[in-house]
Amino acid sequence: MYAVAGTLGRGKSFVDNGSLVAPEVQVEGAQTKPPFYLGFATAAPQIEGANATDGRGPSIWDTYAAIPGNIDSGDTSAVADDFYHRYLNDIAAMHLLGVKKFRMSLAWPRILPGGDGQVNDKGINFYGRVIEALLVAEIEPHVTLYHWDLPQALQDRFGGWNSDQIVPIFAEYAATAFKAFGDAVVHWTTFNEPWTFCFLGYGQGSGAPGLNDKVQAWNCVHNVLKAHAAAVKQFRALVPNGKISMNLNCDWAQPLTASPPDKAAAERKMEYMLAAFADPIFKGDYPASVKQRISFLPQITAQMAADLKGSVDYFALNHYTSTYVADKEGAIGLQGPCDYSETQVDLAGKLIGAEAESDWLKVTPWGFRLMLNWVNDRYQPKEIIVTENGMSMKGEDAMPMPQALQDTQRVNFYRDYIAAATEAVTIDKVPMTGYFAWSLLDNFEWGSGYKKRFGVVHVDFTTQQRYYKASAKYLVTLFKCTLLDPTFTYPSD
Ligand code: PNW
Repeated sequence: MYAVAGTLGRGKSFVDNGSLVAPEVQVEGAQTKPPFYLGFATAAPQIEGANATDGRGPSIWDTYAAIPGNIDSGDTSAVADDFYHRYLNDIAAMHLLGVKKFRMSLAWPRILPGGDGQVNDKGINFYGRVIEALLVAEIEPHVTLYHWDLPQALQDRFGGWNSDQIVPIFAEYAATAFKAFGDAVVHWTTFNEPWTFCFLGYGQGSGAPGLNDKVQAWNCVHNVLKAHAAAVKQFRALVPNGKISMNLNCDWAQPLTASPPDKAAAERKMEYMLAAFADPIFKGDYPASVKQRISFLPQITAQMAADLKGSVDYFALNHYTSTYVADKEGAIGLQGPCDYSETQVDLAGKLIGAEAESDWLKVTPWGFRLMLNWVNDRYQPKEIIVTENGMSMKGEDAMPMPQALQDTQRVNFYRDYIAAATEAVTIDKVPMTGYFAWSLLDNFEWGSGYKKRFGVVHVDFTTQQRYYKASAKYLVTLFKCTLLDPTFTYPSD
């Protein structure tokens, strides 16, 4: 048994409330310090708010969120966690927790409000202040250039990621960021989850820009790869000592049965979701399974393959869940004719893992170990950093505060996923070096608005007060972070 209570005080604001008691987080196993470091991940459009402040231009997510029906409860990211004004408190909170790594993204429309052309000094200045505060707090920033907030002007001008006109424009934005912050930031990524924004945003319409066109979705894939290569060319010249990658997300695909067709179908699903991006980068071409089925897939030229070669210094993996996959001739999936089908239940009708609040997320820690091994076997990367892993706890938003803060389901999620990754490292020798929990704060969860909470810190969106959940304490205790003050409270203004 492992009790967090007593080691970490819950903080004055909880005690004063009277109805709240210190958390007793009881978990089995995973007691030793994991063989990789801990960080917390966030993204600009999900935490910053201040969408019209200091010259920020509109993004495609602002436009998408303004259309009734697109976001649950009609939520928007206009305020979010107000990180734009509260970043010092949130950085101080991480400092108190002893956290040493923080993943953040830069908002392109804050830096170049129209997408290209005139740089907004106030945007540069904001990220300069955030990065400086992190360094003063002894927290290493890991910076993502693009977490889905395309300047609306570029969508309007030429269709955003559907057009290769985006390539030099993205490289120009990237160079602006590298010049401004390349001396302070070592770890960078160009794109967060291109699978998600290409296929859900351009291919299905459940994210910005809300299009339903699979040709555009694959054009997006192709243009993202080109833009990545162009940005990395700038990076090598401007940040010679930096490390860069692309955050790729993948669910583990478990064959529904042991039959060879189901096994092959599960492999195809991994190729569609992950290898469609990672194969061009590591092997210079799209997977054969994708090329055979997507008739309109643009070709990777020899020049493009050469540009992509060596364009990532570490493998950045976002992973949350697993699904069962079965062979199905002629099935039409999100990405086109995939000839596989996915289900969350096995043949007996049993769920692959416990439910979270997000319907796509089932708790399947064993899939994480298999996922890490799949990446390692196929690409043999020098280093893997898991740049997102976390969960929305079932029913959390409707819970009374004490219960929501005692987020046992999330604590157990982290315990079990971290244990699975630890096995991948120690037993399977997967070179995973870092682990970022998604997320520091409850935040704007895209189409789900604010009701699906992924934070280890609870945010009261009416008052902007923050409260540590048991999971925050569990993680920093497990990783033996150096707490500056064991009786810490959340820093306030
Ligand atoms: C990732 N799905 O998104 C993103 O990188 C984060 O911004 C996000 O908040 C986090 O995971 C939690 O959702 C995903 O539907 C969004 O499969 C949707 C899916 C997967 C990942």
